[in-house]
Amino acid sequence: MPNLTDCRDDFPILQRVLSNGQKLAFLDNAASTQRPSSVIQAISECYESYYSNVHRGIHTLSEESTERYERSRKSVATFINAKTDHEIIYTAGATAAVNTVAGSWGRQTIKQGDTILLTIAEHHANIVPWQQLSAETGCKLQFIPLDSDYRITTEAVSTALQKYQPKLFAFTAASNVLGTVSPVTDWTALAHQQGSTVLVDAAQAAPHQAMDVQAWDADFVVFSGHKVCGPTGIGVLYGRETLLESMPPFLGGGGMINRVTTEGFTAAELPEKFEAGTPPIAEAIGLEAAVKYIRSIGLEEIEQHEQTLARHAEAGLRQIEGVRVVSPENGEKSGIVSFDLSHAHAHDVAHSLSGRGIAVRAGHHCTMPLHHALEITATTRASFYFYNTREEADRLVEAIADIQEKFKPTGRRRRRRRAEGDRP
Ligand code: 7TS
Repeated sequence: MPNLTDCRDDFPILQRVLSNGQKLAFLDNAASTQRPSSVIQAISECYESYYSNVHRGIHTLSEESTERYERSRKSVATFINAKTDHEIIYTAGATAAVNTVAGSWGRQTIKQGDTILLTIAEHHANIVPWQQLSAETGCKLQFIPLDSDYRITTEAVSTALQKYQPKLFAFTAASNVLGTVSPVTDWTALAHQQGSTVLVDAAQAAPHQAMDVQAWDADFVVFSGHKVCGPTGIGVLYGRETLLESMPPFLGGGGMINRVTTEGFTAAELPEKFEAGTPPIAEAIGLEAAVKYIRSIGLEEIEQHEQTLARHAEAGLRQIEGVRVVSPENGEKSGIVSFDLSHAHAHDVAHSLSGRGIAVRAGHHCTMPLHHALEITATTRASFYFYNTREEADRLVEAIADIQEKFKPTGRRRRRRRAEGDRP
């Protein structure tokens, strides 16, 4: 295992001692990661020395900002191995990117009676925009269920594709709850054989695994900057060039036009066609610094390190009586471990962990249909990144063992619960 401990010094926030005197163990990386100094500096440098609006002014600052904004796009294209930087559209985040596909490609292509195929493990960002499109067009949504081992199997994908013949198959490359990783290339190939267009939600994949959109052969791929050590307010929509060319603009306004008259407009070329209004300029510059930083650490090292930590924590959690880990026991997985305690609600668990300096997330993690299928209202989720340590994983397991013990019903509490009809 590579020694990634030194990189902690690059993250000012990780040095923080909390107001209760506890050392911070940040295990909420699936919600958002932290930023290294190089990203913070790139953003400050932009505002301090060359910030201006892009693509518009004929003056030095605007030229410099434009040059850096477009350089960022090139770096991101290289990061995910896109064929050309015109295939990289900057949006406000993964959510905005899915909405762009639904609002542009979806409205143009999807008709009443068509089917959009999803998995039950999707984040709301990859469900609700399709439900909105369904309300508008009359198309149907179908969900591929989990098997008894918390997996979406390739067999289930293949069966659903044949059964529903969907216009679109949209799925997550890595679950934000189950810690499962999808075989993207295989599923994309199966969908294409069936004539379906493919959207890959890579929000939980981009931070953790080397991405190659050409090898995946996906039509659309989305992810967010803030989950790859970059700024909030920026995300990426990758689209196959021919497909993006054929799609109408989604948002209208400045920057996305070629010509406007009182009668109408003509759209700009890619990628501006999909970037109406002032884009996230400093955010794009911060994102470039983030992908540069991540590549300097190495995505293989990142993947290996966080998997080692997560499997270590998972093994410890599985030893504790009454802890249910909502994840397959074996197979390829990510740095996410979600679990449920028999004696304590997830919010109480997260609150108790916070008192010990450990930051996790509790709730449905924007996957209500998944939690409904699991028959749990809420889970506690620890999500590791490359800057986490084995000591932090151990702290988590020890704390959970302690919390499970502390919340154990006492004789009096048990009697009261029985009297109340054993309500949780
Ligand atoms: N897709 C997946 C798989 C996600 O995990 C998230 C955010 C999104 C899409 C949306 O990303 P956004 O940047 O546009 O919000 N996931 C989470 C989470 O698990 N906890 O907080 C945010």
